[in-house]
Amino acid sequence: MNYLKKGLCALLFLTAFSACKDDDDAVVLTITGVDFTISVENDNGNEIGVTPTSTFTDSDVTFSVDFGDAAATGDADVKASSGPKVTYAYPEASATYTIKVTASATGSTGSSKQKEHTITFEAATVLADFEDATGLNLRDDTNAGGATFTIESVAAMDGSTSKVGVITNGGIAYEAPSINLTKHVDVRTKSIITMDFYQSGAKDEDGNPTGNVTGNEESKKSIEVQALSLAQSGWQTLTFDFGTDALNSYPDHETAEVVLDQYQKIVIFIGFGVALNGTYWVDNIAGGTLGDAVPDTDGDGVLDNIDKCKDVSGTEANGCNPAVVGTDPTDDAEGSGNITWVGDACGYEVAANPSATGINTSANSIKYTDTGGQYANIQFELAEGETFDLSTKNKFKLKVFLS
Ligand SMILES: [Ca+2]
Ligand SMILES: [Ca+2]
Ligand SMILES: [Ca+2]
Repeated sequence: MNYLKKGLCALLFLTAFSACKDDDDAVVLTITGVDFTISVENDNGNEIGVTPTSTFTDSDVTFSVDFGDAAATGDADVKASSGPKVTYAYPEASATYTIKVTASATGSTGSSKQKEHTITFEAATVLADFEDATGLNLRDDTNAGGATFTIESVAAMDGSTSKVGVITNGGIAYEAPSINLTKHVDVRTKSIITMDFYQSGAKDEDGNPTGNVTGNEESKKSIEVQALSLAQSGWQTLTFDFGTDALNSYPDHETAEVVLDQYQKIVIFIGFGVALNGTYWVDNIAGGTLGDAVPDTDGDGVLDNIDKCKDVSGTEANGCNPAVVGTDPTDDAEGSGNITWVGDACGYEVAANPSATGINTSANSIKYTDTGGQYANIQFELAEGETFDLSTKNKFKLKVFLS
């Protein structure tokens, strides 16, 4: 009997050495096949993900991932995982680290594996640090009763005195202050934009900044990402990952695939769809890359992203011509009217009358082309300080031709 037992042990020797040390020892298996994959998690190259694996199936394995950062405080660079990816942000510099994954399981001998990983750090493209207002072309939203957008010096996130953007919401649902760089913001290859954000107290759960980059070109759909402000006060860095989280902006939200592209405008909504009065500070907006120069389609010296009449060569700072002076507004499309039209999400041009018979035999007309905007319109404003007085004259009329 004893002989038979030893014979069996010799047979097992090939596969489980530890089971053969003594006839009466418990079987202790060593965890097999420990390995891990390394992924780069941010556009700067310094945030790394590790996904540990093993081929051991005798019991549940857990992992300890030591990212090997000598500069870390205590075990801040050691993360536990039951299998899913864990991430760690190394210092913002190029360096090589040894990453070690140790596997353990109840009743089994642990096992580990290590690999070298070289961080190639690339600093993010600074889009707006507010130190120099030139080229930022900040635009408020006060025309619509919304936010102001100014610059002031305060104690920034790192404690130094820094110029930062100051957004003061006026109390409407979609306040859209914007930054209009002279080059496109390109999120095709690097698609993460971060922003330092300061709020002075708790807000309701809808008080989330939304970063929106817009095309301002009919061929491009605007896209947006919403980020939660987790700290209730003080500076924090918000991350807008357009590569994984972007949605098309209204009205294309769910009707079209998101296509990352180059954009002319960065719009910052603080409280999206909710009125969120208050003052907020933003700084160090960085990420993506800078793309093509923003064009000046009508050649009036005002770039398309800040030209309120981007197809009309205007003489005013906003790219338009002077507004109508307080006379009765008229326009016969023959050059003798006094209205400066502004197209909003539609095509507008003076074109030959398509049917110069019947009620309208004049040579020209205003050709309005709806390009798909739900509230597309053409509009005009009166001169500064003028108002429409509808108390005695209160009818507008126009001739319309449909083809
Ligand atoms: Ca700054
Ligand atoms: Ca222009
Ligand atoms: Ca213009």
